[in-house]
Amino acid sequence: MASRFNPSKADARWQKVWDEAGTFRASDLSSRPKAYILEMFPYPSGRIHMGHVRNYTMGDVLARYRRMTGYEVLHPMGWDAFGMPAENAAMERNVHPGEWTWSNIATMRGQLKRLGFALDWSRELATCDPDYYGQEQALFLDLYAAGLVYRKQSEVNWDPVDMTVLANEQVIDGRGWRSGALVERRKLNQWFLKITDFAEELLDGLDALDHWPDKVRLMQRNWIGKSRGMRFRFRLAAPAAGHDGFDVFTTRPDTIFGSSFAALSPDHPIALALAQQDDRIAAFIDECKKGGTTAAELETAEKKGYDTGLEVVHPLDPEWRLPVYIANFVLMDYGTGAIFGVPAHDQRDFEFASKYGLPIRRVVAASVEEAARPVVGEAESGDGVLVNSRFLDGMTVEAGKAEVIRRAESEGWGEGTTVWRLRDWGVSRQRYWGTPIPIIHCEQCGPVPVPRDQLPVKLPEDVSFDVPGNPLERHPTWKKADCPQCGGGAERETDTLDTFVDSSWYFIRFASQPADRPFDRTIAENWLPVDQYIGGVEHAILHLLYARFWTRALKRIGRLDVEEPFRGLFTQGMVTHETYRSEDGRWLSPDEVEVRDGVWVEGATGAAVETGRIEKMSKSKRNTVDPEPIVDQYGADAVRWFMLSDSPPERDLEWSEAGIQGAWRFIQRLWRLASEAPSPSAAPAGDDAAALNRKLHRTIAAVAENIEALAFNKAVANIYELANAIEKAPPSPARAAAVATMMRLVAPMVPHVAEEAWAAAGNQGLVADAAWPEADPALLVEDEVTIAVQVNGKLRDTLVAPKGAPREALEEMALASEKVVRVLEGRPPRKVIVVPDRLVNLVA
Ligand code: ANZ
Ligand code: ZN
Repeated sequence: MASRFNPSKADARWQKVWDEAGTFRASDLSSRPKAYILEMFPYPSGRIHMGHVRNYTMGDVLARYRRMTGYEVLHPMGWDAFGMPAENAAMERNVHPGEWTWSNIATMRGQLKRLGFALDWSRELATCDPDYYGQEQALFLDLYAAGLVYRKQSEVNWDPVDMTVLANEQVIDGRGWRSGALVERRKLNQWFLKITDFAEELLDGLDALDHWPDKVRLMQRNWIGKSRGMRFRFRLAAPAAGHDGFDVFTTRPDTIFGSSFAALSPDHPIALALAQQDDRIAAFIDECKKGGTTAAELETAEKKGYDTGLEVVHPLDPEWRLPVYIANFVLMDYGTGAIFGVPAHDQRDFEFASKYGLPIRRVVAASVEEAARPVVGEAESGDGVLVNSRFLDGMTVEAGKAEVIRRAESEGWGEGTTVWRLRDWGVSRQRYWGTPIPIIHCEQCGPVPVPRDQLPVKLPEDVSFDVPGNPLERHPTWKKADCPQCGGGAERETDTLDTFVDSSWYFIRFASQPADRPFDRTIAENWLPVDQYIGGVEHAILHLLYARFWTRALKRIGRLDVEEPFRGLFTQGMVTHETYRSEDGRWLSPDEVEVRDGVWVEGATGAAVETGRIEKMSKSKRNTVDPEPIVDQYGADAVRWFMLSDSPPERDLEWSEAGIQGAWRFIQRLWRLASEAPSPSAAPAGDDAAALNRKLHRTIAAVAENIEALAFNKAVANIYELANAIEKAPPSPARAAAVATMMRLVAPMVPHVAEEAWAAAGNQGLVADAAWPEADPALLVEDEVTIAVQVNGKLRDTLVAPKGAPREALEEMALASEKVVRVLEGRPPRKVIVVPDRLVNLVA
């Protein structure tokens, strides 16, 4: 046997063997128990990064382990291939988005294959493939037929110079990313999915997802945002513009005596009616339309208002009048599009009141004694007791809410309501590189679904990106279509679907991908739900919520009897690296710096370098490490081992040269152990052999338990301990057996060296197909226990004693302890308390 494990030969050899044997192909027909292991599929941005490597290594360990424990495992891979970066590349480099995407896929597929992942490549899919998006169009039409899709006017970011709609991420500080022009808000007809119809079940369903991180469930809960609130009517002191009042919505009816103004959305019917009569109001409303549409942008934008001169009557005091403003931070599509402002306890209202000199009246305080303390600096949104609030004084916030709602309902001016933060899902994108929405617009018939036999509606290939805007819209012929209903001339929808739609059902298509329909129901139901889903926490809200919605929607329309798509969820930490900066502030990549005489310098110039914080690998900080050269140098197993070893998988992992070298050394150590010739003079099994055997069986159990709990770093630590124990043991059959078994234990993590060792030991077949070793339960029982020895209740020593040792023996051992002898100064104890297997307390 070779004295060194040579990954540059072995890796490719075993990868080929697995590939040709179809080792990791999942059989739909297998009678074994099924396990569906899935990592979030990558966006084909160009190259695999360390985050991918870490993510896919974790899933791979689990997938390989499940196979060894008798499961039929589905572990597929594909590409989330639509999206903006491809269009940006098209604009910048004059390549077609498809060409760019497919070539990235080819590169990244090759890179993934070199890591030896146990993937069923026969199920590979790319969302930009008409075979995929055509089936997505079919599903979209199913939802449309079921009334779960509709069209309505909604705001988009409009770049007035490039004359194009911008995605939220293309709006930077309120300006278009290319033109730099101030972005405006415009209304367009857009397509929506009725996710709000599912709000209650998406919320309730979270309770059953007990294999999800609590923090993710909480984030989803907050996003769905069910809250109890109240609606009530403000009466105008004098009717205006044909209105005698308006409804407001609040989640804080308890603060009603802290109100100092009312405000209408710039799109509110009263505001629009006033604009008809007053040019200044019309101009103010136009002004409000500037700026992007993201929540963050709306939240941080300067609060602006226009005093209409109207007044409303306080519902609990007919003498009390509040001024009515039109305010840019009040949204028309939330609640009623009108509010009452409580500056002391709402930050937006605080900023608004500070600007317009409105009263800031405290109505919630930590205690009644604090009632007179002014609210300064910022709003206080915390809990407390109600003050300065007449009949509510002294009540808790909750009691105050209930009381105001009770009064409003009994007096007939308002009512308690349930409100949801969740909005319907706007899926229209005015972009080329996405799934065309399969609708034809006819002047006579309105929007008409594309007939099924005309799917897929394919993207045209001959498009140009030399001018901004949507190439589908300006394509000379693509848009033209005959109306499927009346046969008249009509136009195709030119919006494409949000790429989150593509990732909302890919896990179903992985389970079953017939050519003529989205999936085979029976086969898909057999595999689903995904048993373990692994990915980044950045997808904790939208992607997971949309996938949950899509699955429930398919269930509701009778297409698939699965409620929740992902039974288990794991969100892994990031891969980080130190950052480096030159003296003049340039970020330097790890390749450009080195240590000379104990200090960091720029390799090329020798100039001093400042080492910065350890941060997530990112292009902007230039602290990325490309996995491919690392695989070239150290082999796939070392990279995989390092990815698993250093940190708990939910935490960040700091990439370091020392770490990968340590991993590489361990792979070599494993190989050395495996290469040792079995000892010629098989020594009789003695105490050492028995001890090693016990260690082995405990390791089998511990590694299994830790892999199942996704505690990969602990499994790695178990293996290190075993390797140490083996190295210490003298040559014996027990030692040889321990080495052989260890190769099966490491096979899920470092499969190439494990295969090599397995074959070298003369085993039949592949270690990937071998059964996970069984731990002998008799050897798992602890046979030694640690006994605490106390003198007068104070811990003085600990002893190791055989489990179940008699009381007298423990007492005797305790009295023999040097530390105890010292404390007792030779006197015998007055009393001895023994708790078997636990403790001896000597009372002096
Ligand atoms: C009075 C009040 C007092 C409020 C207070 C908050 C704090 P969430 O919790 O996000 O649902 N609001 C209502 N409709 C709005 C709209 N269309 N645009 C902007 N803001 C609106 O927010 C509910 C709160 O946001 C409501 O409760 C209302 O202000 C405001 F100490 O009413 B509140
Ligand atoms: Zn028609």
